[in-house]
Amino acid sequence: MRALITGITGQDGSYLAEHLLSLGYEVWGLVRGQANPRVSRLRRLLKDVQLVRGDLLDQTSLMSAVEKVQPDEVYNLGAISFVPMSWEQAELTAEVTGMGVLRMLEAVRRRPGTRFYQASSSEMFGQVRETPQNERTPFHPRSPYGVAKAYGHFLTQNYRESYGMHAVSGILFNHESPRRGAEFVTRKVTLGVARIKLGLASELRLGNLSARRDWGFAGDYVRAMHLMLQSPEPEDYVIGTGRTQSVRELVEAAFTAAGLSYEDHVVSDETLYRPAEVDLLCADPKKARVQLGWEPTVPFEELVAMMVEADIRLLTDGRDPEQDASWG
Ligand code: NAP
Ligand code: G4F
Repeated sequence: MRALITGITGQDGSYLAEHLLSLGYEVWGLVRGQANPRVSRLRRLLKDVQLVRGDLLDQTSLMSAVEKVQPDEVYNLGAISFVPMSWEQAELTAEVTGMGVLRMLEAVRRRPGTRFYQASSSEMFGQVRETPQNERTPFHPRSPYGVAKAYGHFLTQNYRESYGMHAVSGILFNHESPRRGAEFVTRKVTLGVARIKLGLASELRLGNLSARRDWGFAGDYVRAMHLMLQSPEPEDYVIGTGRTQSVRELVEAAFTAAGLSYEDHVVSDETLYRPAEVDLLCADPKKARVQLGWEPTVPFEELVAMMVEADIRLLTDGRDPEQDASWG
């Protein structure tokens, strides 16, 4: 089996590539730019991945990439994925995170039989209509990112219905790891804790501490992506743990894991609040459990402790978290 992954230099791309390689796949990754610095780190981690150039903004490059690789499975993970950036660069987010899905689907449509996975997001539920959220819960996105993801989600469904493509969306809730980008709240907190523990900082400034998320481990979630494409019928699935914690509880767990008290260090800064917030996300992953046999294996407290430990090690080794963090 041959797989093509867009977004291979990101958190999920690296875990998915590792997983597919372990299953005996030939793995290709789409990389963009003439000198993408994360590619060299990816090479260190995943020596067996082959790379092909392409950009979600450039239809011709995607057609050429699919033509060259001739994949059995395509995993479209590439996106502008940081929600606050989607207000600052709404048009670019629409182009990459939204229209990029159209461009990939068009490239894949020309190769009948290729299975397509779209990285949809719980951010589409936004201002939630019910809790927990399942595959039938209506969307009410609260950011340009969420709107772009909803477009990609419906388009994937539409190509499945219009052209009979084996195209599926995984509606994934937040998933984290030591390879998570430093801009996301879990990693910002665990890096902040590590800096405070090592005497490199004394304060951690955060935004809304009351928001709640359903946080799981990225390594578990990429297994679900692969399982979805093996199912005989193309269907969409919600993937999450079914538990929800507040950012305050995340902070408390991270500081406790390092033997510190968060009240001594954390400052809530209103300038970090979002124009519109998603207050609560909590998955109902029953369909994935029953139909795919998928279960998360890393509980929240263990995930946070794993990330704190990895960041203390990273900083103790004198590595630069902005450069090396995503790759452990
Ligand atoms: P990530 O670490 O931010 O990775 C994003 C990837 O997209 C990077 O490899 C980046 O490549 C690539 N990319 C950005 N612009 C591109 C372009 N114009 N053309 C081609 N590639 C481009 O994201 P992640 O956490 O791994 O998430 C993977 C996917 O799942 C994303 O689509 C995200 O929106 C979605 N998702 C994530 C979560 C989560 O909790 N992690 C939950 C639900 C859905 P460069 O290295 O070149 O920048
Ligand atoms: O970690 P976050 O930035 O993730 P968010 O916005 O939930 O998005 C992530 O998960 C989505 C799935 O639901 C993905 F689709 C998306 O690509 C991304 O991976 O923020 C989580 C929560 C928010 O409510 C935010 O307001 O944490 C709150 N928060 C509080 N202080 C903060 C901060 N978030 C960040 N990034 N930085 C803060 O200082």
